[in-house]
Amino acid sequence: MSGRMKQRRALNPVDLATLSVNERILRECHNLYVDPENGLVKVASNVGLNLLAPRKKIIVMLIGNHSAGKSTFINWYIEEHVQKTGVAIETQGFTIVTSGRKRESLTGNATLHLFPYLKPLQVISEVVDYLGTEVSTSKQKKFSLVTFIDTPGLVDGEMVYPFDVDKAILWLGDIADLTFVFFDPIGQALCKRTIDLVEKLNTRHGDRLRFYLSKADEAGDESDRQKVMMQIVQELCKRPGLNKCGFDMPTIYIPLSNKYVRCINQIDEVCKDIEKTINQTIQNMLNTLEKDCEHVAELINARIEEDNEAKTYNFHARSRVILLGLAGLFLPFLLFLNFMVSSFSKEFFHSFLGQNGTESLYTCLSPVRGFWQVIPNDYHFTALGIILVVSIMFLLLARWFTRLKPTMNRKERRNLLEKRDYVQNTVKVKKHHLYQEYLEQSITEQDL
Ligand SMILES: Nc1nc2c(ncn2[C@@H]2O[C@H](COP(=O)(O)OP(=O)(O)OP(=O)(O)O)[C@@H](O)[C@H]2O)c(=O)[nH]1
Ligand SMILES: [Mg+2]
Repeated sequence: MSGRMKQRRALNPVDLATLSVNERILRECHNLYVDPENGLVKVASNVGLNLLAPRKKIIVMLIGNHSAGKSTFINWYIEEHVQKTGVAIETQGFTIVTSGRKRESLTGNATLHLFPYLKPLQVISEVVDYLGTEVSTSKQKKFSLVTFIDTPGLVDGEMVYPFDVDKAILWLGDIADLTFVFFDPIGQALCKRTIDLVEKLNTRHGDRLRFYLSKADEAGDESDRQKVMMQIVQELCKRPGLNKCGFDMPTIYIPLSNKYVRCINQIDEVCKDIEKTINQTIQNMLNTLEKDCEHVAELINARIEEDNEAKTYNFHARSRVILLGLAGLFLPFLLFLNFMVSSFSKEFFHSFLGQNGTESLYTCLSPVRGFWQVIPNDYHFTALGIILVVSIMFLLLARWFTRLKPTMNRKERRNLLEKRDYVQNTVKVKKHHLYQEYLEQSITEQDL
């Protein structure tokens, strides 16, 4: 790589030491896109391609009726009490729960600053006032690779939300990698608002939706649980957008050490699902990185090819301008010379062209004189007009050909070629290394 290229923003040694392999892969990949100098986003934008940098974490949104246990699940996952829980309507807005260096609570505007991809949410009025972030230092489970979105409990009837909650959830569903729907057996599991939203989310991103029967320890005995589940599934299946049969609805509850419950707890499946999504996201991201590199290199090649063509066109255009310009000026010049020669005596020319020069001038102009003599005197003006019109046409044509195509200068061209080499070689090689590391880690895990 050329010395002109500055080095990519590297991870600091403390990060390198404390990050897991997956975390590092996601970060490095993200940096390959956002590097201010050679990042793919910038290089791509130079050739008219709009690329989005991948996120460093997956997004898991939790929705469900009020008191279904969404906030409790987040607290359990990260093993820290960051979200208020309780029987009252606890979560009234959207809370982003993410890992960071310092425990902190951030406001809506700070949240938008921290997660710029959430900015389009602003179109929903008032929502920013009900948006916040809880930063936790937890490193439990896969939390360092997950951003949770806790949502307000969904209720029917009188409850008035201060913003368009359905619209916000649908929009967040578009950006979330996973959306967990919690149905609790005692509350309003069959809340119409929840089912309406689930139906819409399912038609948009059915593959990202997961259904859980939460608080399963409170659902009574096994037959009660089955009954509740049947009711929920039946209700869901009534909807045209949801009538896929065979709903998978694991039963989950927050395990409490002092409470014995005779109920299968599939909460580990939820954690595995999150892990699976992280792994898929990493693989997709690395594949996309390679595709983006190829796309950018192709666009740069096309730009170079276009520039070559523009340069060839301009060369021909310039040649045509010179020829047409000469043609346009030549005839009037000859006529002017002839006029001069016939207006002055031979001796006049002798004085500054000499004998030979004057003879040559007369010889050169003899065809013009001959031509002029052939034309009857009455038509001299007409011939002069025709010659002038033809000359003007030549000059107009020359002017038309002076419209050159824009081309790159040498520096721009060299920069572009360097970026192509960087994308094709350095970034692609880096991608292969990251893939290798990812695979090695999976193999080691399987071996153990
Ligand atoms: N027995 C039992 N109780 C639970 C479980 N999960 C949550 N709870 C309790 O259920 C109540 C509501 O839980 P939250 O986590 O606040 O529910 P939420 O879905 O966030 O509710 P909103 O924020 O109002 O939408 C709390 O009192 C929790 O302690 C569970 O798995 N088992
Ligand atoms: Mg809550």
